[in-house]
Amino acid sequence: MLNKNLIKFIVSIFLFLFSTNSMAADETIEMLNKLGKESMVYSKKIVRVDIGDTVYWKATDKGHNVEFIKGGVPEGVEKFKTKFNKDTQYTFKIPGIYAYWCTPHKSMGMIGFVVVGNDKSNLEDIKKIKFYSRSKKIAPELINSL
Ligand SMILES: [Cu+2]
Repeated sequence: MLNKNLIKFIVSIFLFLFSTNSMAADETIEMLNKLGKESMVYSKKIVRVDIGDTVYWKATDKGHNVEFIKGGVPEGVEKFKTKFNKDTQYTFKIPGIYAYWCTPHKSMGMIGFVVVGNDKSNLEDIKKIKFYSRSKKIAPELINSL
């Protein structure tokens, strides 16, 4: 009897973990003019998702967008560049690291990374990206913590 209850308990724990995992998988990132001492930033600079998950970028402040960096996405991923002032989203189907920036603020540190399926096989490509100005200063640390 005890064993049966124990098994039930363990199964329910697993079900709970599994269901919260799949619900918490999508990510929302805000595009902001200011966050603490930083200006022109994505609220999260690195997010990790599973294959098939969606990332939402909210246009909380105006004048921002999302542009995948050329050479900074896994092979086979098509160009992605959104309009300014618009909430946007992308569903990640190909595993790997995706580097992106905000087109007008790419030299002001407004960069971000999405790691899909815990696949870092294109890390060397990511290290080769030419970042500008303030982004150049913050990129290596971010890349190191991918
Ligand atoms: Cu911006």
